[in-house]
Amino acid sequence: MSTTLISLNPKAREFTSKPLKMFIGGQWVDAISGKRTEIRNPANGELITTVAEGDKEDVDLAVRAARKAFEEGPWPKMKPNVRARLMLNLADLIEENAEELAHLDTLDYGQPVSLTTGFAAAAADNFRYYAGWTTKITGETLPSSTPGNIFNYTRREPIGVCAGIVPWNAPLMNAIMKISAPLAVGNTVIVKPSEETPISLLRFAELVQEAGFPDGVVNIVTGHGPTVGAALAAHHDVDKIAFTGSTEVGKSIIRESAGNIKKVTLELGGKSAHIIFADADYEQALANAANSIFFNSGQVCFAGSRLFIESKIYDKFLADLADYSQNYKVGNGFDKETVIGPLISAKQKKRVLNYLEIGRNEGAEMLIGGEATEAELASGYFVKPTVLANVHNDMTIAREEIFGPVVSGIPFDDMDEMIKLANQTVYGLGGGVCTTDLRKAHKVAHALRTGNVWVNTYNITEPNSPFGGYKQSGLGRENGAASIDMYTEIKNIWMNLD
Ligand code: TXE
Repeated sequence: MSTTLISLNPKAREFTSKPLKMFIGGQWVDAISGKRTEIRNPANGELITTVAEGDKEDVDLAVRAARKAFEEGPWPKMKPNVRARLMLNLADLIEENAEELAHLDTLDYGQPVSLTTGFAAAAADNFRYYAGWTTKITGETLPSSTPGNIFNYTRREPIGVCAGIVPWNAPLMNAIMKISAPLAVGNTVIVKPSEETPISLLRFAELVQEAGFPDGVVNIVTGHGPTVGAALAAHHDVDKIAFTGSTEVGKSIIRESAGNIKKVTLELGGKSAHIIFADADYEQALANAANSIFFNSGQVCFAGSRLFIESKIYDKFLADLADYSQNYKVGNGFDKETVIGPLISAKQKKRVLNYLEIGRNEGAEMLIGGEATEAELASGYFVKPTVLANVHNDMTIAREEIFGPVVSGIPFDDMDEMIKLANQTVYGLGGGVCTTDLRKAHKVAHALRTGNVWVNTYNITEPNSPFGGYKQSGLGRENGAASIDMYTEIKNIWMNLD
């Protein structure tokens, strides 16, 4: 293993040297039950710290605090420019503490420091973008055909108490997307991080306090999905829930939230098609194909996991992709050379390796990859970049989300036939096209039934651009103006001026 290890940020070391509490109503509290969860480093299995393990009763406390802050607190009534200033303070604090936040995420979910540093910077950007929205929430004046002098207008109002449930595959960034937009329009929030990766969000909550937010506006309840997550989804005093995670749990969120007809936003799984035409810029297409599946060790909902390659370059392209990715360093995220960090857990590693077994039984050929068995990696949850050939779109490995560094190469000859196959999936989150022919690029980009398409690039998301899925990949959008819609109610007011 390389010896170019980045040393752990001293503040990150200090933060994780103590047992961590939850953040409810502006207070740091233990779980009512007193229970704690161990948080381990997926690169080596070492204990990082323990975190309070909340339950339904802790959710009740957080909902009460968030409701009070919404009904009685200044937050929804605060002047928009004052809300903006607090959000900008918070963005500055995220930036000032970016290295610490990035290191906490690398400790907790294993990915390279270069990547988690990018996410911390993106988190600050996201807050700045939504701070700008606070002063730009508008209604409409509408004409009226009713006799008399009728003034007809709309207002956008906050929904109320908004809960967010987030996964482990980009812990800080996933959570920020469920905090910044709702705050901008005057909601109060409760977030449940993944039980695997709560640490950076708890440090973020300290920054929320330091920035000067009123108590109860932001609450963090740590704990498991079936307890804390399910309690938030079912709670009758939570007005809105936003969830990122598996499609299966997404369906249960819809069922649970039906009790009080919560507003629901879901960002779920994917099986994105990345299409490589023979006329593409070859080197750029290789780099895109690798980046689209191996970024974050493939633990990305829009990963380009089905690689459709035009038949005449299929064999060469897959062989070159295997060569290209073979050089990626697999290892600890604190090693400067690392590109592929560990998967989040033993459960996820087992799941990914099981798919490789299924693929082999269905006739796929593994060109490179599989379990990382080198002595240094044996104590972590590592899977090497894996390239599979001879895959058909109806195989299990091409239909189900693997959520690891595994790409399946599928050959195609006819563009229309390929588009049909690309859309033959229950998912609809992302898609990519590599070609130098603009007409083909537009045609395919329009034909893909997905919320996001990248042409001659991949993986770009920005705070101002809507992100989300068609079909079973989700409900609603995050980021951009679309997220403002998701966190406001529209009220129509009719006024007789006579
Ligand atoms: O996800 P879960 P898991 C997909 C990916 C992955 C698979 C399983 O395919 O292999 O899901 O991962 C909380 N009520 N994605 O099991 O269980 C849980 O505590 C309320 C795609 O980790 O969906 C965590 O905070 N909440 C994905 C969050 O849901 C519940 C990201 C996600 O966990 C709950 C992650 C319940 N009943 C996995 N059960 C993406 N879209 O990016 C669990 N949770």
